[in-house]
Amino acid sequence: MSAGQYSLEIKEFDKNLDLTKLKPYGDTMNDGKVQVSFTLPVEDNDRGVEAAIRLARSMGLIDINCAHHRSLDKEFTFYVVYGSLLHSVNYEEIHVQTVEVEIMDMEQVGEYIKENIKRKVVIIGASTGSDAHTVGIDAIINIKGFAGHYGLERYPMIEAYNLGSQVENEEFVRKAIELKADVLLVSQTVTQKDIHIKNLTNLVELLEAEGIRDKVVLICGGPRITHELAKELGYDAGFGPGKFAGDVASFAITEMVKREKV
Ligand code: B12
Repeated sequence: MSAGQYSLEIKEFDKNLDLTKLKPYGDTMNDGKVQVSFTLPVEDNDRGVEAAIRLARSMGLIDINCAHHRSLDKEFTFYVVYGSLLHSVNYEEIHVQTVEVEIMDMEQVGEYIKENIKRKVVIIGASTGSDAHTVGIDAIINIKGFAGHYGLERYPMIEAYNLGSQVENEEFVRKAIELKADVLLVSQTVTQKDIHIKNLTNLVELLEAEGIRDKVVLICGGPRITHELAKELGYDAGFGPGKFAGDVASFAITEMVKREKV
């Protein structure tokens, strides 16, 4: 199909929303407009721009415009490319695993614990392995919280311990036993070479070896963590961006009561 035909096709699209053929929305329904940014290991010149456009085309874009290109250094250039995506997805067919729990606020969490667990819940959290990112676990645990949501340290019926970053799994398990933790929170940000998978799997193995896997509610989180991935790796739940202390606390205490671990 020629570039002209592609253009014609995109201009004559059906403007009605069809969830079986879902496309990105720019200005009009089904226009498929997207922005893609990437770096190429070449110098900033016209050949590089053409290479970026061709790559965008092979990603399934048409009506392509390289809106921005900037040299990062002599041999690397950053590109921002706009275009219309030819592909669509059947939204009706998609089913994802999500954490299904009624979200409580800080006060409700306190009431629920008093009523059903009748003692403080001990939660420990860390960014484990070689991961140095603390902001995610701090957002969940630190008293001031994140984006207007207080962290677990502020919850009166929760005893929260933030162990920080680069905590080895062995040390994390040792602390869990020492503090008699009910809930373990693991944050993983770096996913290069699937290091998070190896690290999260190793923690489950250590907990099993210590015979405490079933005695704790095990939760992981991070920018690339989904509930589905967490379940696959043997965790009870996984939380990604846009989740806060209230989500985690609600899941953890509901799960404790469900398991009668009170
Ligand atoms: C700040 C930052 C750093 C700081 C970290 C400072 C600190 N004290 O944390 C510093 C400079 C140290 C750093 C270092 C590195 N970084 Co960095 N960093 C970032 C940056 C800019 C922001 C991350 C952040 O703070 N996000 C804000 C928090 C609030 O978001 P969040 O983590 O997603 O947390 C939310 C949820 O995910 C969830 N959540 C998170 N954890 C948990 C845990 C539980 C239990 C639950 C329930 C929920 C939960 O709740 C939070 C609130 O909603 C990102 C890029 C970006 N813009 O995201 C790169 C980024 C994460 N870093 C990256 C990299 C590669 C590194 C380095 C490896 C770089 C290097 N080569 O040295 C090193 C790491 C070295 C190491 N050993 O880990 C990559 C990761 C790529 C990947 N996927 O593997 C990113 C994406 C940058 C990039 N585009 O390449 N980094």
